[in-house]
Amino acid sequence: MSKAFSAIDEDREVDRDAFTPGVEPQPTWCPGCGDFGVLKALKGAMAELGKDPEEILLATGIGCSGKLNSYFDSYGFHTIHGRSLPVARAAKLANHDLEVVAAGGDGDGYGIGGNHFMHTARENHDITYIVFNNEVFGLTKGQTSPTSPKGHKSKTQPHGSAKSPIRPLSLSMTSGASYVARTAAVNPNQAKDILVEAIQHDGFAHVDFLTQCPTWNKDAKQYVPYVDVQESDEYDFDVTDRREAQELMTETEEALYDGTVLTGRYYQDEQRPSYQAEKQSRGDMPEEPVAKRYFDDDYEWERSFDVIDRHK
Ligand SMILES: Cc1ncc(C[n+]2csc(CCOP(=O)(O)OP(=O)(O)O)c2C)c(N)n1
Ligand code: SF4
Ligand SMILES: [Mg+2]
Repeated sequence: MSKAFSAIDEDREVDRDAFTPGVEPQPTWCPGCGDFGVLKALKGAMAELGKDPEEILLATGIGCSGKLNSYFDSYGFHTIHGRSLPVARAAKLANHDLEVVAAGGDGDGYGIGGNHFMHTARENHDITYIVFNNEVFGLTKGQTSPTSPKGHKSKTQPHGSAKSPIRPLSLSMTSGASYVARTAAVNPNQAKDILVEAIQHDGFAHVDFLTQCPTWNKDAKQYVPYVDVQESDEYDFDVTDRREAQELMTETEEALYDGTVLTGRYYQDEQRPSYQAEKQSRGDMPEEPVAKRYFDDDYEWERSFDVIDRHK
C-alpha cells in the first residue's frame, strides 16, 4: 500500500499543534466566539487518537462554522451551503480508510441541509458530524435559524419568531444515527472527550455542539452552567436504550430554552453496521479503497465497465 493509505490506526504520538495550518493559523472569528472551542476540541481529539493530518478529511458547510477547515490542517473541502454531508459521504465511500468529519452550523445542517442530515443518519454512514449550534445564522448577521427559540427577535423576525425550534438530538436518533451527543464550547474537556468517542464510533455520530455567538445572539450566556448527564447523579439512563435516550433528549431539548443546559452522550448503538460495512457485506464495495486505484498505474480501468454491465 502507498503511504497515503497505510498509516491509518497505527499507534503514535501526535501533538495538537500538528493540526495548526501554516497559512491562516489565527482564526478570524469574533473574540469570545464558541467556534474556537470546537477547533480546540477537534485538535485535542485528533491528537489523542494519534491521527495525522493526512489521514483526515474535514468537509464543512457555509457559515462562520464553515471556516473551520481553514484553521484545521488536514484534507479539507469547503462545500456549498448545507452540503458538507453529501461530500463527506462520497469521500468515505471512495476511501473508507480516511477519517471523515463533516461540520457546519445549525442553519447549514438543520435548515438548508436538513434533508442530507436525515438521510445520512438513516443510512448510518461512518462519519462524525459536528453541528455548531449557536441558534442563529452568524455569518449573515444574526437571522433566526432552525434552533432559535420561539419568540427570538432578529432582523428577519422583528416581532419574535412564531416557529418552534427543531429538536436536533431526537431528529437524528429517530432518523437512524447510531451515536448522538451534545456538548458545549464552554466545556472544552467534555467536548474533546465527546469528539474522541464520536470519531471512534463506527457509524453516523452526530454531535450537537453548543457554540455561543456573542456578536449576534446576546442570549449566549444561557449555555453556562451546563450539566453533564454522565457525571450527574440526577440522571440514570441506558445510552443503548432508545426509549430511555429519547426521554432524556426530550427533557434536554425543552430545558435548553428554559436555561438548563444538559450535555453528554445520549445514545449509542454499537451493534448496527455502518453503511460502508453493509455495502461490503453485500459485495458492493471493495475492501481496498476505490480511491487507491487512481494511484495504481497498473489498475485496469475497463473493469469498471463490468459493474455497469451487471446493472443493465
Ligand atoms: C444557497 C445559499 N443560501 C444562502 C446563503 C447565505 N448564507 C451564508 S451562511 C448562512 C447561514 C449560516 O448560519 P449557520 O449555518 O447557523 O452558521 P453560522 O454562521 O452560525 O456558524 C446563509 C444563509 C448561501 N451562502 N448559500
Ligand atoms: S458572528 Fe458569531 S458565530 Fe460568527 S464569528 Fe462572530 S461570534 Fe462567532
Ligand atoms: Mg449558526
